[in-house]
Amino acid sequence: MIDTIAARLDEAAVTRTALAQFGADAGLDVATAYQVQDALVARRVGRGEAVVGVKLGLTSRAKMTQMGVDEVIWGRLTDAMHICDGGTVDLSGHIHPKVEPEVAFLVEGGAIAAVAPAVELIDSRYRDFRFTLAEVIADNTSASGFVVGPWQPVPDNVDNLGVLLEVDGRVAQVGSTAAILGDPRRALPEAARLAGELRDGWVLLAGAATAAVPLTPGAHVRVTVEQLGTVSLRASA
Ligand code: 0L1
Ligand code: MG
Repeated sequence: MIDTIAARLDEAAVTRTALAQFGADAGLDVATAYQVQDALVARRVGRGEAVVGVKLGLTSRAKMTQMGVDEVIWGRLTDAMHICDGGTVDLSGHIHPKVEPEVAFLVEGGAIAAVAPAVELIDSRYRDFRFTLAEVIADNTSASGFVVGPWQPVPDNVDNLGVLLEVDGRVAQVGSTAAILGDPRRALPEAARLAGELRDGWVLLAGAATAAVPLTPGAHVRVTVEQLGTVSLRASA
């Protein structure tokens, strides 16, 4: 059952075709869903991708309430998901992507070595972005892409920095890093607890500071985090 669900999620991603939810008959609970995620990521690694970090999801009270949970979830980032700062993301490689403003940490020696503004591209493999908690965990927590801005030392007040998400020069979302677990630095112990191992050089996406917005053809997305600077990407036409 684990391999079958992983194969279907993988095929949905590769063929850019949204899936129906698996439903209660699939018997997918949270523990089994993480096993599906393991198998799904193993398929990507088998095709030559390397795991380069981890992401946390459902890190804001708003998203937890929406899903009816009080636990964060986690997924893996691979090198194939990386988009250069200022780069263009090929929309034909995605189903119905959304972008959300995040904070990224660079991990060294089990500690935070640097911080950067970041954009996460989420793209559920389920139709209409509708899923249960277990289903989204199995789907590698909707991970699809990430952009990291310039790395820098972590300022003391990283727990309450203003965050702006602009699309084509217009303000799309405004928030604060406080929305990320109350303090994004909490992502490190959470990720270490959940993932078990954080390797040197890995990127840790701490979570979203605002709701996600759909990424439309040709859109230019810019995220600014107070004191941390700016990161951007463009969607293909
Ligand atoms: O990164 C996230 O917080 C997304 C987690 C999965 C839920 C979603 O796709 O919105
Ligand atoms: Mg996210």
